[in-house]
Amino acid sequence: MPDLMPPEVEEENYLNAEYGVRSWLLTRDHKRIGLLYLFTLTGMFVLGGLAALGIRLELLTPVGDLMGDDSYNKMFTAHGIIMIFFFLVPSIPAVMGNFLLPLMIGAKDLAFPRLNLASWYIYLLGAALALGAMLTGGVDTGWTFYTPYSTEGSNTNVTMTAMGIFVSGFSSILTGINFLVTIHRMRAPGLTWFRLPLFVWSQYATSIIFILGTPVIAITILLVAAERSLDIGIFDPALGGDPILFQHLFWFYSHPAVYIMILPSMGVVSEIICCFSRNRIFGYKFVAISSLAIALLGFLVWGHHMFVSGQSTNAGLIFSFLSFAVAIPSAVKVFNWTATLYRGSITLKAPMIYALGFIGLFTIGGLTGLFLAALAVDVHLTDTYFIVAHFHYIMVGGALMAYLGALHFWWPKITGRLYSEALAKVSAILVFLGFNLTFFPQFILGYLGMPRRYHVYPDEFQVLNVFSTAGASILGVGYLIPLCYLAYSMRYGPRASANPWGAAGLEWQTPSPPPTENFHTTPVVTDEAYDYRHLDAELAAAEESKA
Ligand code: HEM
Ligand SMILES: [Cu+2]
Repeated sequence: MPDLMPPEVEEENYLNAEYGVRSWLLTRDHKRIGLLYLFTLTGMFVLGGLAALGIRLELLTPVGDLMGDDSYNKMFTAHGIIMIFFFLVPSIPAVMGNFLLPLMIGAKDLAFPRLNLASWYIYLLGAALALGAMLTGGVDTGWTFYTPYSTEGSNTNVTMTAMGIFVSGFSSILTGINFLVTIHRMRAPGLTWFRLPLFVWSQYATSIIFILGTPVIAITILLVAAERSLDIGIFDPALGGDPILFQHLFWFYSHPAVYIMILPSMGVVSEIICCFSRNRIFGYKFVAISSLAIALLGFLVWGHHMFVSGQSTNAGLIFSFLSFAVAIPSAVKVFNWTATLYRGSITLKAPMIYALGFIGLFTIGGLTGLFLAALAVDVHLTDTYFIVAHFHYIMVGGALMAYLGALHFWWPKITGRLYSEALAKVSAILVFLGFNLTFFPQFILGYLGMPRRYHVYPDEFQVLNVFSTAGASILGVGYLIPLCYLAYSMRYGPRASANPWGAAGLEWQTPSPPPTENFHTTPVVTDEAYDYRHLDAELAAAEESKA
């Protein structure tokens, strides 16, 4: 007898509500826009990763056997620019923030859905310009564009790259405005400020930096382009300009920008830690307020990148002091996560492994930041591999770990499907081990005096470089595995329930994947955030009545 059962009927959701490429390219649904960012950012990550592979292969031997110095300069510049401006800065806000923010506050969409789509197109245009510049001659200034080299010395595609970064800056600014207005105006009834999930607080703080910081880098980079093409004297001393001014303007954005990369990750970690230790976060208000403190203090410490560039000793001392101060709110978070874990009932699912990995690696990154913030120590370590190790611990060990954790944690919500937990665990552990093998030797290399941005080095540094390259290949495999099983899960993974982790938060109270309008009826919030005791009692009662 033929099978007369209808094919599995799927509830209407944001993924199947409309079909076709057009419906995606013209969508105003924040969830679809989040996915558009996910795909484009994954592409950028792969490109940036290939450049990293080139760098590590070249550094396998002390001589320049794989590429010449010009190509090497272009390679690490491409790596830095792609990873910072086109992957890490947008990453969690554009992918997870877009997808989750309205769901977490019980809203139908962001405040300005069309502006949200426009932000994606602006990002694409910026990325196309920057990639175009790299394909048609490349850039060799490093991602920091230090003058006078970038305005006078370099004969590469600096202007076009600068325009790419300038354009993509508008995407950040518009996303920031969209998020701020949404958080202020569109919270569900009962969702007071101190009931907001900490992820929302972290997006709030990040949006402030987006709005206050991005215009500064955009103008700075525009001035570099103007000086190059019109010979206006801004940074070039020969024209009456000041090259140190460039560094002030550049780091006035770029230090806060490191918090753009790390604050959203901290928000993610708070969510995951609470869920997998079934505990209310310790010191909710401190964790929430510390995000704002980091965002604001982050604007006062840029001079720690300029200890050796000729600023006055007094300025150096003040920046050194302030840099230590900004470590306090970061430490508050680490202590409070630890206190949350203490007496929690912990399950080590893949997202939790990423979150715990984040805490460990971010702590090492932050503590070594204190070494660098100590003026006298920095004089020895500046421009060595110690710097490279420090910021990779923060940005890759921290921000990227949390991004992957977030992707795994909310994957069932985003796609309505599950992935293989075993593969996810294996790759999370590979990433952690590979990461440490790659970057820990670089602390030692830097301490021993190996400078950054050189592709030939004395023989005695080779062993540690070989460790680092070996680690990078493990890390690469660790990233490749999730790419495969997540892509597979998108189509073939088993169906996920609305709340597979038994997590607290409004986003888990709507079906997976959510309907286009997010909630069939507007939710009303009556509880504090992360009320896991209460939630677990409810879940147990539901189990009981089923039995
Ligand atoms: C929280 C996240 C952090 C991130 C994402 C981060 C990122 C970075 C980056 C990208 C650089 C390299 C700049 C360059 O190209 O030369 C850097 C350098 C530096 N970081 Fe951090 N950092 C963080 C935390 C800290 C903390 C907490 C401190 C101090 C309290 C700190 C102190 C420094 C100093 C002093 C330098 C400059 C060293 C030099 O150029 O000689 N960082 N950091
Ligand atoms: Cu800094």
